[in-house]
Amino acid sequence: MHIRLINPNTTASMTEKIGAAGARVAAAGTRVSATNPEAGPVSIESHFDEAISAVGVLEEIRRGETEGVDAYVIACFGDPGLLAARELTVAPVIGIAEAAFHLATLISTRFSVVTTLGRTCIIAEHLLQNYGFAHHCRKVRAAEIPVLDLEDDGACALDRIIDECRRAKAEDGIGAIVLGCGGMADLTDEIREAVGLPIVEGVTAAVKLAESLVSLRLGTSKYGDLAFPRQKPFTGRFDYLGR
Ligand code: 2AL
Repeated sequence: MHIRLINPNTTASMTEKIGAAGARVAAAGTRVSATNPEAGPVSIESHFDEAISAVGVLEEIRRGETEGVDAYVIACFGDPGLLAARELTVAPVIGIAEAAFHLATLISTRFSVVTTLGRTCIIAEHLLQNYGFAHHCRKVRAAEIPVLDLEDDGACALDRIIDECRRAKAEDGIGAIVLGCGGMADLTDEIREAVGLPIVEGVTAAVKLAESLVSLRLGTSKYGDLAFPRQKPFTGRFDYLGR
């Protein structure tokens, strides 16, 4: 089984970290590979970043389709391009936010999300509403760290995330915390130990869900709205998408 983790931003060190986190939890016999788009934002922390990154995600799905990938994970917490990605393949495509929300509801009745910058909270809130999880989430919190600070050992990112998780535990009436960024994939154990709550991390959650779906021979439905897009010409620099 080959699971492809797509980091939607173009920071190679984060892609490597995401790949390593996925490989750590994968079953023996599962191959985990990690890629990122060739072009796009180095981090995703706005609606604009998200919109641009979605094109890169879709290009990575097209590439994966020529490489025998069995399931894809979109490893950014906004799940950019998720439904469009599903249109391009029969393989399962799982976003890390949806994966984390699903697993959090299986181990707690209420959870909070701890994400990066305050301005990205609305992205997680929209997803919670769209996916039907809003009722399970008490609060989306921000540690106020830019995504790329997670790549910088000197930036105290871990301490700030732990502080925010402790506040969530003390104030939100929750049973679990969801980490709100793919760049936090290597911090789960330390945060769990420091905070004393189950910590659901999306990259690892998505890998295990992808393995489950592939094992159960459940792929993306091609009946209805997730059918392959109608073939049509694309103009200008997107003309390759119509071929
Ligand atoms: C993210 C993420 O997971 N990757 C990225 O570049 N931005 N999410 C976030 N909330 O900042």
